[in-house]
Amino acid sequence: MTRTCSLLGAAIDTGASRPGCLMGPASLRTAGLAEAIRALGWAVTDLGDVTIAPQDPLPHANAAIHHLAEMRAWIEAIAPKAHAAASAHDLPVFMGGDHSISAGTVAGMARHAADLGRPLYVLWLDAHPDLHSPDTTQSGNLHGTPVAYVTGQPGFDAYPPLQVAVDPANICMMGIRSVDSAERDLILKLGIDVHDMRAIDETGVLVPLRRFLDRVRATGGLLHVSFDVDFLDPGIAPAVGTTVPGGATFREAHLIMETLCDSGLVSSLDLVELNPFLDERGRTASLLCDLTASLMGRRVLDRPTRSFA
Ligand code: 6HN
Ligand code: MN
Ligand code: MN
Ligand code: MN
Repeated sequence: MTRTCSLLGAAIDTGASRPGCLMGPASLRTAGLAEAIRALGWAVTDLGDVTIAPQDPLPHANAAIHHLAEMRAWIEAIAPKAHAAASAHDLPVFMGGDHSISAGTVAGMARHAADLGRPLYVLWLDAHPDLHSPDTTQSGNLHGTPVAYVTGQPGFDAYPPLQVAVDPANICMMGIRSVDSAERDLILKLGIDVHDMRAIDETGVLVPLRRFLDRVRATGGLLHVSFDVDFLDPGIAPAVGTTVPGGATFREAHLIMETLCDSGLVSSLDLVELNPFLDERGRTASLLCDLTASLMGRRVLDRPTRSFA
């Protein structure tokens, strides 16, 4: 049977300090994301972009915070659309937008998983753990908060009430190499499975990834993959406002996507933080399309046996 994929854009850049991520969905469409997925035999439906109305400012005790009202409105708009997309299609792809979209996409996927009576797992591919609350963020950039929000941490009174929380034990982070002190404390407190770049240097990406996928499979879970462009090394992916040196290589990133494909477990994908204003002749957008194609079945040669046991 033909597998179905939907594309849903959220042109947000109010969660970041540098403008430009709002062009992300347009850049991914221009780079041929739908065509690349269709070429692999999927039926692709482009659901267009989520929008919000103009917002009045919402004050907060933490004066560094900006665009709090927009954040709340985006989550309210995105979460039901993500839930509906997941109910209607085998694999929705959520195109950001900065990483604040994931507060909505993951909340929507958690509801969808709960509908099915299955646990939701999240693979967070990022230089950052995005574990701030509005109380702890020092930059005031709310794209640094989605993981704390979706796991039901305190301090989110100004965000929409969370209907279904993600169990922190079901989150695996890879590529992490920039962590603020409040985030460090929370990683320890919640016991999140974090594979920082040193761990990846030591073990490669496959050891922790296969261990995580085994858990997802054994418990009948759904798997949401959240792909922040800054997971990648800035040398291959310059189109991001929060570059951190020492990121994942081209082959590490493809091997993750290929292994995810082999697992057959992925139920949704975020492509976030692409800032086309900072790109070089579309190379980062094209790389994201190629990585998505690897996740959805593109391979150099057919393999005699599945590499994933
Ligand atoms: N992202 N921890 C930093 C901050 O400003 O709170 C960086 C956040 C980056 C956000 O990766 O989506
Ligand atoms: Mn992020
Ligand atoms: Mn549902
Ligand atoms: Mn990041």
